[in-house]
Amino acid sequence: MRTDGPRGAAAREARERGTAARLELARPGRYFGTAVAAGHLGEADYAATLDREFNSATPENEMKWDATEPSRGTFTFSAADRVVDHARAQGMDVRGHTLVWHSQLPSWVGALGAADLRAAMNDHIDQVMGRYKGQIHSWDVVNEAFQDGGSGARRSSPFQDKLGDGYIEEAFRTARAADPAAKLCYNDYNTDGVNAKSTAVYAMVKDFKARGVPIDCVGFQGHFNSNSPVPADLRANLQRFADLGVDVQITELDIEGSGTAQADAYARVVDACLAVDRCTGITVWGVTDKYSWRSGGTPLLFDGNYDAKPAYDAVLAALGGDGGGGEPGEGTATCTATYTRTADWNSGYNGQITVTAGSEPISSWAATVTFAAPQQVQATWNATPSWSGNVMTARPSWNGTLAAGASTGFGFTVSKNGSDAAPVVGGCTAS
Ligand code: 9MR
Repeated sequence: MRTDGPRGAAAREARERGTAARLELARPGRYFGTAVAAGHLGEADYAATLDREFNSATPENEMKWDATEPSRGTFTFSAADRVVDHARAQGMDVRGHTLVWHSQLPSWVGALGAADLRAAMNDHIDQVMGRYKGQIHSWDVVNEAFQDGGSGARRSSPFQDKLGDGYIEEAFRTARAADPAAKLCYNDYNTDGVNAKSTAVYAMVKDFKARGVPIDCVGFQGHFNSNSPVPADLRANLQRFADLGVDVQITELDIEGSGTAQADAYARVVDACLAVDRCTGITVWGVTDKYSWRSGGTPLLFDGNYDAKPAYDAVLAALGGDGGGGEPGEGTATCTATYTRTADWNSGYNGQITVTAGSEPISSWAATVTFAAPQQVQATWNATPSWSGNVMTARPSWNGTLAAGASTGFGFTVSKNGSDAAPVVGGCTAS
């Protein structure tokens, strides 16, 4: 375990209280979950980390078609049961993943003719959802049905090729009848920002809502790396879906990288979800880097020794600080941020933001600053910035503690690029 400064200590205390990275702490009713592999539940550190940190579990592979119905009409639920039983014993919710998907699909399914395939699809949904009826908060009914790239077309699969576009709504109607309590989601990747693929999904969801096809949520997988970074318009994209009248969820989050860059990227995703009222939860795609589907990219919150990474601390801070574990005065942590221009020249200026704690001591803070569009921030000091378009969220680089009424500051150098406008301080949040 890391032995770091007070901010790390707060995170560690939160972990030890068992009230750590839980979205519900920032907004009641939201979850923070992880993918779980049944095969690792017997590893003490794996189970301990899972149980301490997360309040929702998604079986990583155990509910997929190849696991649950390897041959027609023969259902095997033992591995999925292990995940569900473990999660429920810990009071976690369970996400169901996934019913109709072109991958991890046994070959017998692809060999069926259209009428048989339709019957098999509906039976599969009935049986798998029926097994866990009332125990699943959200189901990925259909997964990855759209092609990558700019075409906006549906992906070729046995379902698409033999049943046509209508298989998706048929799957949702069958799912609604099979477990009316479960939220029914469409789930996909490379749909996190506004792009041709997400716009094609958007059109489908809009059409479903207009025609009364039962859909409750859209899952955005959130697999990011340097080729596919967290999009600046993630929040805007989540919001446009939410505005259609569905919940949105980040369902398989992992971000390749390390250190501050990875931590900032995680914070941006959490911030985006928290900024959208209908973003009901985040699931990271695994507990520890060592068991990630892309372990070489170390994309998760805990390293191979189950030590929390900077990304973990960033998530915790973005969720609202030290976990909200009920200490005296907690919940009243406040701060203010004020701006002064400290230097000015033809092509640029230096700015300083003073952050002042309110009437309670604080353990961390975040201040947002919006810059006029042509301006460019060249450097920052005494804070760690993360960016969404021209909005900077600055967080303490290390120790964010301030006594009641005490101040700290951070600064930046800006290229004017023709605009002399002052940056606008959007607010300060403390924990
Ligand atoms: O993490 C899963 C990995 O263990 C499997 O081998 C792989 C097989 O396709 O599926 C991985 O999970 C995928 C998820 O089910 C759907 N979205 C993409 C995920 C990463 O490939």
